[in-house]
Amino acid sequence: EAAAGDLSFSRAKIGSFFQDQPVLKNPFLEDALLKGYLRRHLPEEAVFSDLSAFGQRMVKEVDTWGRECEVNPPRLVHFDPWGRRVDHIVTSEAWKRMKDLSAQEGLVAIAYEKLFGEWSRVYQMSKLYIYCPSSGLYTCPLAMTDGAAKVIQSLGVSPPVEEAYSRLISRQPEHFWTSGQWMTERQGGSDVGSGTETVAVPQTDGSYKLHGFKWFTSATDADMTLTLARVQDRTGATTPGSRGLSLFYAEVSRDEDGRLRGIEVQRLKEKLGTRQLPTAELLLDGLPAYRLSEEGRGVASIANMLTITRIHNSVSAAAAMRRVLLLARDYATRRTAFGKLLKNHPLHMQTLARMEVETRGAFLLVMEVCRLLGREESGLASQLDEHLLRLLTPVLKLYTGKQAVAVISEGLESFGGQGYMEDTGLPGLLRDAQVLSIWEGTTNILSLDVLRCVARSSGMVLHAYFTRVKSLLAGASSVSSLAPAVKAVDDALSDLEKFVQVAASKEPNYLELAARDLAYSLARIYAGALLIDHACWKEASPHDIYAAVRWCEQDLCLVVTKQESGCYESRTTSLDAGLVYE
Ligand code: UCC
Ligand code: FAD
Repeated sequence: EAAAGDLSFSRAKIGSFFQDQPVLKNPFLEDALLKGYLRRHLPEEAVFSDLSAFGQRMVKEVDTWGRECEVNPPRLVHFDPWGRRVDHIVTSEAWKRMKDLSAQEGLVAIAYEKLFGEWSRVYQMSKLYIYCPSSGLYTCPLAMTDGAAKVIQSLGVSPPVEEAYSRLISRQPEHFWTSGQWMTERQGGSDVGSGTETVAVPQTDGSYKLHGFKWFTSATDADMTLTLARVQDRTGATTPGSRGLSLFYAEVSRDEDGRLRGIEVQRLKEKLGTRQLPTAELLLDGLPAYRLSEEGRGVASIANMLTITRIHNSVSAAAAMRRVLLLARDYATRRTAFGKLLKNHPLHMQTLARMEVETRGAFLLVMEVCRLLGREESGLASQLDEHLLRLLTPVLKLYTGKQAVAVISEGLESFGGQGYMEDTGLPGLLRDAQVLSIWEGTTNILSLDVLRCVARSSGMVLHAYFTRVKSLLAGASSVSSLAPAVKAVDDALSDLEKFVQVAASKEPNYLELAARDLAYSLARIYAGALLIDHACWKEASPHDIYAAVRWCEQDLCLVVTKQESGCYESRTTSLDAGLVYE
């Protein structure tokens, strides 16, 4: 009787097939290009064993913490139970563990310890590249922390920021600090010069109190920040525009009653992605601060931070592309359709191979800029290196930010419907990538930055670019299978040279309309040359050659095609507007 009862209450049958999920394997050991690049440029046993162990940590524990940060996002507690304003940003345990891990693993410190000389940045960024997609966006505060350390270093490590500097680059979790970067206000995040209303009121002891409203502040649980404000003179007047901005250092601290000193957290932002990361609106209501720059040199002084955070952004972009590929290629060995595994469907493999080519180009561009940064920081940079670093930083950031969205979007599709399911963790990759082209300068703003740095260098920056690309191609003549790729880059370079000459004789807004395509051309040609150069390395694999050839099949010099169609002529401005507003 009991058996019959059991049967009538047995579970509904839901079938016996359950798809194996994609498995994350050691992201260092699984990455042929990363290993190849390091073997070629930084063949240090200590680096390999550290990255290998760190990669294993991602698999064993950190990736799970990253998920925990996503499902347990920060929240803001405005008041304590007795009604006192406290403005506590409550973060998950996993988020706090990320901070400790970052210090212990030296994720900022490596760049400042410089144990590997000019290659220290490459080492640091390789480690971050492994970490990013598992970090629950902890790489965002790390980017700003690194940027703040760089700014302090460049302005001079002395009081009142001496201790802060030692904390930013510390390996001791209890000593380690992170920094914010508060630039954006309601009136403008791109046009900071016009948009900044925050004023700095001088105090008798030489410090200042800041009053204003910061519209976007990420990783607001930071210990300190760098921010911009206008110094008030005795009459309360300030200088408008960028020339009126100065750079300030402020600590985020609490008084004896647990209230934030001089800050009210208005609210946390509700965001498409990066939900792991607290991003707040802040009222600065007498925030104690110290001026770090000369008066009026705020933008120029924070530029070092922008360089560093933009490079971090690009590392994140390339890392997210790599991560989706690692998962997609694993999944293709587990999922069957039409009688065979996905990996045996040629069209599926072509799709992943195209993503792979994009990712390799992005990776080599990232590492090239890290290499240049490392040279600059070791005092080894030639003038050519310096020009390249200035030019390539915005190019890299804008190009990889956009590529990441495209590659990850394609990546999600490779899991079919599961790629759209929140609890697989995959959609978060896409949502998080969407911000990479917005913060730290949008695509257009960075395209204009490229123009500005070209214009201000009276041709030197472009000269450096042409010289370096040609030198990257120089060794390729011996590899016959690379001939079509070399020809494509060579032709594109000549086209680019011609474009620059023609553009110089046109009206000023000609180049403005060409700015985005120009930046893309600079990125594609340079990445093509890097892929070719890497494929010429004596230990390169046939796949390295194949990747270079495939990359160079795309339109490398976009400006020439568009120039021929007249789309940068001034008459197109009214045509574009007419079209948009029809
Ligand atoms: O979004 C933010 C944080 C997000 C979280 C962090 C994520 C990090 C990655 C994490 C990965 C997971 S913070 C907000 C970021 N905001 C921006 O990026 C602002 C975007 N707007 C611009 O970049 C604009 O181009 C401005 C604000 C720089 C334009 O201002 P100005 O005043 O009109 O600029 P000027 O006149 O061109 O430049 C003023 C000075 C000049 O120096 P001097 O006076 O010596 O000639 C420029 O050469 O600043 C110098 N300068 C630069 N130097 C300007 N930009 C640069 C640069 N990029 N590099 C070097
Ligand atoms: P706008 O400047 O209004 O730009 C709007 C559009 O106009 C953009 O597409 C832009 O490209 C375009 N545009 C503007 N000017 C031109 C031009 N001259 N030519 C052509 N196109 C133009 N900021 C901080 O300071 N600290 C932070 O910690 C921080 N965290 C953030 C976190 C998140 C999740 C997000 C989304 C943003 C964060 N920001 C932060 C703000 C970010 O840096 C700005 O949103 C960004 O710089 C753009 O500024 P904006 O929003 O004012 O856009």
